[in-house]
Amino acid sequence: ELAQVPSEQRAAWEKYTVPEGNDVDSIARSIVHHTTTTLARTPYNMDDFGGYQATAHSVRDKLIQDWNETQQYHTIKDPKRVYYLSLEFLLGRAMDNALLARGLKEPYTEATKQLGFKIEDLLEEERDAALGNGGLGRLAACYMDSLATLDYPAWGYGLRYTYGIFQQKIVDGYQNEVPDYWLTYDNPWELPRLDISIEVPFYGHVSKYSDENGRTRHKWEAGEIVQAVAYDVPIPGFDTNNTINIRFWSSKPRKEFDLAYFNSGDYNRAVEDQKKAENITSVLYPNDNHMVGKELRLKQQYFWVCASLHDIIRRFKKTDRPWSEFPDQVAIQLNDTHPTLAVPELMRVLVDLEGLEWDEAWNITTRTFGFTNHTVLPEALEKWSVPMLEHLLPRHLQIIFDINLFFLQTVEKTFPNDRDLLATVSIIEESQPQSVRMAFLAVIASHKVNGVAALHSQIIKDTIFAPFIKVLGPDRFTNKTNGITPRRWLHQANPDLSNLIAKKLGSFKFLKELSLLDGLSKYANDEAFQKEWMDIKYKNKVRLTNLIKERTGIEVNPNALFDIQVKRIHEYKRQFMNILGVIHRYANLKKMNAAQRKAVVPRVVIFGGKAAPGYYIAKLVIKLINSVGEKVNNDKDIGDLLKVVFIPDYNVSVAEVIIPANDISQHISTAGTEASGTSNMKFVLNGGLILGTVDGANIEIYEEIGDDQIFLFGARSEQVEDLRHVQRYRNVPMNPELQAVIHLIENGTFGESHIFQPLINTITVGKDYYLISVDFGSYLESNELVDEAFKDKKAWAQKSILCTARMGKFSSDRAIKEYAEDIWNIDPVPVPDKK
Ligand code: OX2
Repeated sequence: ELAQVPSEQRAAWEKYTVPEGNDVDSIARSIVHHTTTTLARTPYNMDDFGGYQATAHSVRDKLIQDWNETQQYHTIKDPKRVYYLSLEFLLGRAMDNALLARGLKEPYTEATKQLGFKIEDLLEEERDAALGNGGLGRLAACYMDSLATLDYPAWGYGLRYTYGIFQQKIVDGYQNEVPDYWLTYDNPWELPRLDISIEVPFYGHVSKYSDENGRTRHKWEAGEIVQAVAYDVPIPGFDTNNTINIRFWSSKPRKEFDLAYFNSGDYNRAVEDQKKAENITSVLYPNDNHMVGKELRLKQQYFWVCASLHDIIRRFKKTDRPWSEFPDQVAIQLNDTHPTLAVPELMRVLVDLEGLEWDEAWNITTRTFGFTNHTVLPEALEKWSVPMLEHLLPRHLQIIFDINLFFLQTVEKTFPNDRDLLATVSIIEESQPQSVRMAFLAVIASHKVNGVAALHSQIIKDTIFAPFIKVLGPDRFTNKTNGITPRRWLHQANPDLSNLIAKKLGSFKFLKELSLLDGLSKYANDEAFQKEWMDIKYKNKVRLTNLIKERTGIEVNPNALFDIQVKRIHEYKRQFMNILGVIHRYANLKKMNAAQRKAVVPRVVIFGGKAAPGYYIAKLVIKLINSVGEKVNNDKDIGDLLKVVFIPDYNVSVAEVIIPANDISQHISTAGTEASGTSNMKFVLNGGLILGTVDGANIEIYEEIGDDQIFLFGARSEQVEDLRHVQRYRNVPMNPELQAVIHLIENGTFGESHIFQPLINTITVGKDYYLISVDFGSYLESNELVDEAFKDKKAWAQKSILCTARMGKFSSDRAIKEYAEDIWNIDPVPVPDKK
């Protein structure tokens, strides 16, 4: 470790390297120290925010030490590493996670108590790191947690957006967006590495020249260069020393001013250019499952990919290995197509800069990359306009055309004269203007392509990538069903339940080996255990009740059935169908007499989620939910029998309160549209049942937990195409119950009806792309089954326990092991304990 230090000083370094203690005294001392030095505050005017900051810095110190040790150890061991490239990391809060990972929650609770704080209040002061939209970004965060916990040598690479996902305010029932300027105060969870910076070129032109061997080579002369500066975020593994890194790049102007402008006295222009550079990492694009073809987004992608790849290569080069060993040292996972420019960039480095032959470079490239597809929705598949690419990245466009040419030549050899096949598999779409199909490029350049749940992996083979099975063979395609980290989604979000489980199973081992939860099954029928279990559920529902009251003013009864749908608002996710079902329920209640109402199971229907700022229909769904809530919640006649709540600003930390309080959760996408879903796993892990369609990971959850624990309904994915056709061309009348519900909206029951007309138009006969009318009848029936089941308290408690007990498969640890073994070919490298 101290090899770099001259031997005379080594003793001094050793003498003064005093590890900080983890006892309450040492921790309190470090918090006070940070208060008076880092924060420059006096202990006498400390508020909770100051208390949080000082505590965070104390925790940060410990993480940095573990992080340093891990990185040093990995440098010495030099194993094959995996690099997870993701444009989104939805990390949420860091402090509680770090305390639990390091087993320091107790001493920190005590130390902060002695200093006059309550740790829960300090934890609440932390702002979410929200550099993602939804499932894709949160999956990346869960995967980093598992990589760290399982001791894998792994890094994440992302962008350090100045503005994360917007904050959602609800004004008059409508969504308003407020910018998420999350770095207002310092961020103790990142380590600025101002010494690590990489120059990223853009624009310009390509010239040719002959090298010393007479070979034609290409040289890209950039028109603009931007600096990428690294900010490192340590990710602690749970109950291990391993602390991995996510490197987030921030764009900065180059250190030198553009001398041309400066010398010509155009100072303003020179400053203007500097500001433009900072724009690149300014804001996260707020669209989930939707592509927007803006140049700035393309610039983000290249900026990030270029900096990351050069960083990876620099690390590889330290060991003087030949290029042929690059894929033995480096695995790069493309999280969706967002980082696919890494493919032509690696080719450019190998061929243009390093002088390798094309074929050898291509061999290295394909052995390095793996590609995960997360969606089949056409509007989400990335296609970049050829002229835009040519302008921004002229050399990359040439390389993409060459990759395509060589690929099509091999296809032509195996399937001579099949021109249709060539057109269907071409990376270039012959549109006006031409465009580059990024998913095709990623498929061709990766040795493995995976979907994120069994059904989804089958669907991509049958639809969007079907021709590639024929051309590349079936072995390239595989499934890796998503998973979630039980550390955050059980232990941290639901500490009481985690403690009860540990008491019953004898240890917390299940947090690292989730299938051990199965040991709970034998107590599912045990009445005393059921009581303890359901008492915790009740407590969690009270906690959510308080949050609802705080955020919306609505009072709900924690004894009611809590029915939750929280996720990004999207037509394919069908929150619209849910609220239409609520209206149906409301109308039914209104018709009932007192005796009938006695038999009704009171229900609180809870929604949450953001709509993309430009997604008009999704925003109308939010308005409708709030309008229905306004009417129903204020109807004295209905009382507690039905409440409708929209929780504003759904994010990771709010999810941690919402999910443990669920009785059932809804995952009701049109079959074949939700690739996996991951919140479904979190809800069930916390002892909730599912009301859902036969889609995504719902299917595998059903296979694990059994049909007594899940209410599945609706059309199957194989039927969807036909059903759409029938809906469109055969004038099928709308489901009559749905018709009645639409009438209520149209006659003004929930306020001015004209507002909702565009929304209603999406499901009128001949359209209804997401088949709400088709599924509505079975949806209502399933809802009734839910009510019936909830009446039997004992049976429900048993189901709830079995749900948790049978969720072992859905740990992100299982998923990450599969990736490591089948795709990355990497082994764990545990960092030894300190002497
Ligand atoms: C989401 C998918 O919609 C969701 O089904 C999946 O669970 C999640 O990714 C993680 O795999 N953007 N977000 C997604 O796909 C894309 C594209």
